[in-house]
Amino acid sequence: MSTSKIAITCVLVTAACMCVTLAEDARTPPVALRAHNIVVPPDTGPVSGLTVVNLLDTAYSGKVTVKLPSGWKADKTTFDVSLKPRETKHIPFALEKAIARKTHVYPYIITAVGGGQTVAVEQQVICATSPYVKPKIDGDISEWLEDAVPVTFVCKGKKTVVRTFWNKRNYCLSVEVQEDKFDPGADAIQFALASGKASTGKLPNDKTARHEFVVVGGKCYQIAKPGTPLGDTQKPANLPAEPVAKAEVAVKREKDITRYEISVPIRPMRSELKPTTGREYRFGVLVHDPDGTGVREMGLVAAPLPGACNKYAWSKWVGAKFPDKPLLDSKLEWGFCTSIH
Ligand SMILES: [Ca+2]
Ligand SMILES: [Ca+2]
Repeated sequence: MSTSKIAITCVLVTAACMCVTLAEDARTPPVALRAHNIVVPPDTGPVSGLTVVNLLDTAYSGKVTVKLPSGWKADKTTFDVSLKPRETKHIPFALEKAIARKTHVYPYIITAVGGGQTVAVEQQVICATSPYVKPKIDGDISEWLEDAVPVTFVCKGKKTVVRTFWNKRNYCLSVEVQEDKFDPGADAIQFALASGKASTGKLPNDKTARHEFVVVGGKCYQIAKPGTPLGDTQKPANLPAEPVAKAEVAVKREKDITRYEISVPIRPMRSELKPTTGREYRFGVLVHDPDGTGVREMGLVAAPLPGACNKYAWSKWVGAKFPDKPLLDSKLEWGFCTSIH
C-alpha cells in the first residue's frame, strides 16, 4: 500500500473530544482506535494501553503503531492485531520514559495499517489521576489549583473543569461549571465511581458495578450502589430522604462560574475502589444545567469510541432532565496517585 499517497484529510473533528481522525479516503475505516487515559503521572512509568475495535463484519488483521509525544519511550509501540468481526481488543504497553507537561494533555498519533487501508488518529490523551490531598470543603478551590489535575471539557461553548483528590477518609472532587444562570434546586452534579475492572452491562438484568451520587441543593445523595439491576436504574428514582452521612458539599458562585467542592466517605466504596497509590479505578461526571446547556458529559474528553454510549450508563432520578439518547459511559479510566509534583 502506498502511504505516500495519503492525503491527511480531516474527516472528523470533534472539538469537545479533542480527537481527530485522519483517513486516507472516504471509505468507512475498518477499525476505530483509542488510547487509554494515563491514570498516574506519566513520568512515574505507568502501564497504559490502546483499544482497537473492528468495525467490519469480516475479520481484520493489521499493524497498529502508536507515536508517543517527543522524548517518550514505551516497552512496545507496534502491535500485530487480529480481530474477529466486530471484536474489541485492549492492548497494554508500559511507558518507560515520559515527561509530564503542565497542560496534563499528551498528543498521541495511532495508526492502523490493514485491510487495504490506513487509519490514523490523533488523540489528545488526558492524565486522569487523583493526588492524595485533604481539601477544606468551603467552596474556595485554591488548594486544588496547583495540586490537582484539571480535566476540561466544553459543551455548547460553556466550560466545565473537574479535579479529583483522595485521602484516608474521603473521595473528593471539585467541579467548575460555567453557566449563565445557577438554579440551586435544579442544577446538579452527578458522579460515579467503580472498580478498575468494572464495565457497564447491556442487559436490564445485568447488575450495576458503580457507586453513583447526585449533588443538588447543596446536598449529596447516593442513587445507586453496586448490585442494582440496570433496568431499575432507568426508572427515575426519588432522591433518598437523607443525604450521604459525612458527605460535605460547598457551592459558590462567582461571575458566570458555579464552583462545587464535594467529599464523600471512601470507606463504603473501599472493596470496589481499593484506594492505594497506583491503583486504577473508574470515574465519570455529568453536569446537569437544565436552564442552560442541558446535560454535559465528561466522557467526551476521553475520545469515546463508536458504541461508547450505553443507555444504562447513568441512573435516572426525579427532577433531572435526561436527553432521549443514550449517554457516554460513566466509567472513564482514572487512578490514585500520591502527588503530581
Ligand atoms: Ca477548599
Ligand atoms: Ca444552570
